[in-house]
Amino acid sequence: MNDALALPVGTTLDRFIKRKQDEFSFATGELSQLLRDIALAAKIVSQELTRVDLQGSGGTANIQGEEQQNLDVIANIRFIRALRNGGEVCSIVSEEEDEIIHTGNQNAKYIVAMDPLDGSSNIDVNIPVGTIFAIYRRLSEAGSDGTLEDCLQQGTKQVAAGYILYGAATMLVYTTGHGVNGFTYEPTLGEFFLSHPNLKIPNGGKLYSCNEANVSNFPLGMQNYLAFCKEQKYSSRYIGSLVADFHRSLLKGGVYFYPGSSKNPAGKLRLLYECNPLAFIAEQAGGQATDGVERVLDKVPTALHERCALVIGSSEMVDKVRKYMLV
Ligand code: P6P
Repeated sequence: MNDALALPVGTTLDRFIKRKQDEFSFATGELSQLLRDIALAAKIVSQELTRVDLQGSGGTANIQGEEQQNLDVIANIRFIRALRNGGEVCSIVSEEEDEIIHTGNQNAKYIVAMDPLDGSSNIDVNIPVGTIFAIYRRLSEAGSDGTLEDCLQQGTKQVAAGYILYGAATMLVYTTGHGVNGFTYEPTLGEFFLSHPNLKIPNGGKLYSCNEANVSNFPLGMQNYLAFCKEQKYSSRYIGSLVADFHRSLLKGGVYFYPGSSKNPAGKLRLLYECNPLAFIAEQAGGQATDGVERVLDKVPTALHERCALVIGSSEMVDKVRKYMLV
């Protein structure tokens, strides 16, 4: 048989998840199923993002007071439904929901915190958007709904974390604490294929990513670091979509920062379902994530939707920011 005519199609996400599960004798398959449930919702959302008839907003606002795009609401429903029907998650924290969503799977052992569609104000202008998720093991006994304590765990307790980037290609990037792997979706086959194995953030970089319109409200240390970037002739890259801006830093090196300001002392981004999952990925890829000084993953959450300043990306660049912040 002429094998050269039948090139391997690559490793599907399902096969990768199964292989990783087999490496852990104690694995029961529940986390594997949870990851598949997330991938299913991602495939559906990826297709619905191409539908112009679903764009626009319904005039409602989320707890943050931000206008909800139709696709914010749809993506939220898709991920909640996939996690509920998959049976592995007892409770969900979502940016689009004021309170904890209980799935009814009271014997399930996992909690998910998610931003179903981050950067959605960019949808109508065809700029990439993303889903971000964090997975925790419940602390409470099985047999009842998840508790607030289950949902307010430190980022270091994450069992897995990841994001889906709906860009020119749809990519799923995740970690279970043993490195970071990226999968690219092939819609004609309906499969995610391993395309970026064992991702590592370059230690240094020459790209910085922030909303410079806010610089006058930045802490002085951040203003001084921004001036340093310009002195070094770094390039600025900012598209106002966290997942896309982070993904570029992950692949090319660089630093993204959304600091606290006089307007928003704790910054804009949310700890549970934006900062913590991306921080887990950044560290697993050899990078860092801080609030400017302190490690994001060490923070103890006190509220479902609490905000956190974020500096994330190449380790040497995050260290440099810390030096400027501590002067
Ligand atoms: P600003 C999108 O709303 C988001 O949460 C992130 O995706 C993005 O990086 C940031 O806010 C953009 O905020 O204030 O620069 O428009």
